[in-house]
Amino acid sequence: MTKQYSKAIVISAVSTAAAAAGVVATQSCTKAKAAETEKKPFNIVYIMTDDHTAQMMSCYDKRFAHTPNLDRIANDGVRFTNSFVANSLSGPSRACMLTGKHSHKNGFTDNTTCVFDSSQPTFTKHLQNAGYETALFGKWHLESLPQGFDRWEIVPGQGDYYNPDFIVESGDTVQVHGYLTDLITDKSLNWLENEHDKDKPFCLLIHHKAIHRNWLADTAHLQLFEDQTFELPENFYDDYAGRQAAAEQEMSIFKDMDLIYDLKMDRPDKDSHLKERYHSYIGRMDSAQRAAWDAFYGPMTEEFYAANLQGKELAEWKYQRYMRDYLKVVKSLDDNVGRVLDYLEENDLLDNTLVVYTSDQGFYMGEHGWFDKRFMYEESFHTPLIMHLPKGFDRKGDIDEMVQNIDYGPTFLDLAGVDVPEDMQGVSFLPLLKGEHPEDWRDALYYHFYEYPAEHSVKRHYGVRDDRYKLIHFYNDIDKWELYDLANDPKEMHNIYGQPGTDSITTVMMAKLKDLQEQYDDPIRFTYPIE
Ligand code: SGN
Ligand code: CA
Repeated sequence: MTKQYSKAIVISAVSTAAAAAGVVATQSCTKAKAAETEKKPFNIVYIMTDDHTAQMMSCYDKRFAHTPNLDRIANDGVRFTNSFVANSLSGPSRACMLTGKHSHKNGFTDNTTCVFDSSQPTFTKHLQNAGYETALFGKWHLESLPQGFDRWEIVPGQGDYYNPDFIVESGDTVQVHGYLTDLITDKSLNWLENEHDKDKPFCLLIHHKAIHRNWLADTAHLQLFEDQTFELPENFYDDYAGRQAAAEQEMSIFKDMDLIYDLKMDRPDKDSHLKERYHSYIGRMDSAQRAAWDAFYGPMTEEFYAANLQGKELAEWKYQRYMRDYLKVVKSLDDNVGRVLDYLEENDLLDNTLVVYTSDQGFYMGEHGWFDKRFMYEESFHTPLIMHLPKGFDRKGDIDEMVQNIDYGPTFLDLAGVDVPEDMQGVSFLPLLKGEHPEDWRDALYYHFYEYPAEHSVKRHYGVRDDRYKLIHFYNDIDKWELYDLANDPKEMHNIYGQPGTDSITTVMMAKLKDLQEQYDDPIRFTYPIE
């Protein structure tokens, strides 16, 4: 893939940031023409959640969730069906999308050992230079403080759902009463309404903690989904045959999901290594919030321990509770996305604004028996991506080309008429938003996950995926290759690496992997061809 699509693309009646910065019509222009020339550059509202997976958005999957506001975005805009991350974890994803570079280039490879060098170039800094006003509210999760924003307020680390702390620009920490998803939206809308310089185009990042573990719902939504029983994924009882890394993870709903911390079955006579942490979270609630919480989970806890479930019954009970709590947290998120859309609509901003909704990665909702993410397998390699497009972009419905979160920065810059820096590794997908199907669009994606040894014990791996096959190499304290035929095995249950008849496809995929490692200049290498 060449960089040719990262050049600025101008569509009719659309001016660039330079126009807004003061390029005015000549005296001889008619008034109408002058108005057209001075049309403001596009605004960007970039909403990102944490661990919200496409299976739990009704615009992607109708089985479980009802997300009418997210569906509003998808229904009148576009839905990407092949949207992926570069490294399926929060901090790394955020660093990839800010810099447009893979993890080995932006330096933030994992959540546990890295501090983001905020002085490096990011798309928001480039937008600022082009005259945009930029703001960020919510989760940052990059350890250092943000740079490249005219205004920001972030939660420390993962943030708290209830009565959370915010770090403000002075560096002070301020506790705010309320539910985090509402508060991040309040702050974002307040900035748009009262603080933002309305003469400037804006780029607003609304970055939620929701739907991150441990799924503490707003007390207003506790009763929801309690009468629903959700179908089990067909591979819930995966035996991981032929997949050593999958067998050795610690993200199993049955084995690793904590009854107290994750599923709120808290009682004085019960203990777990995460009990204290659970208490610190619910300890933030005020008395009314806590009373509602205890009234809801208390009786259920008694019933649960009295039933003394074991084996499959316990596994499936855990799955149902997980699904319900997760969906309650989604409900707040969807309502708050609706508030943002309403604001943009009521203030006549929608026609001139790109609204992006995505997540820092996908998530397992019981597939392979798991929660969490990290693996290059489909559910966590994918991330949802839907967009409301500004007027003038006629594209509607599904976009099937493969895109990755390193492409967001280049796309936003392209939309703003700003040249995409050569060292950004992502590619602008603005042509796709215009309805084009560039013939030399990328045909394979690169992935590299580093956080091991660490929580959930997902081994280090890198790999390549094209529209049919996926090749993964698990390394570090293991040396295992996996190959999947996604057409015949979309759930990735059968590792066909080394099987008779797979030599030629392995050779092709190895070559693609090698090319991508060279193209992206990832210092890691493997021997090719391998024995
Ligand atoms: C926390 C969670 C993990 C999760 C990581 C990374 N544990 O450490 O379950 O995988 O975040 O998530 S918890 O006990 O603190 O809830 S990420 O999305 O932020 O990368
Ligand atoms: Ca995440």
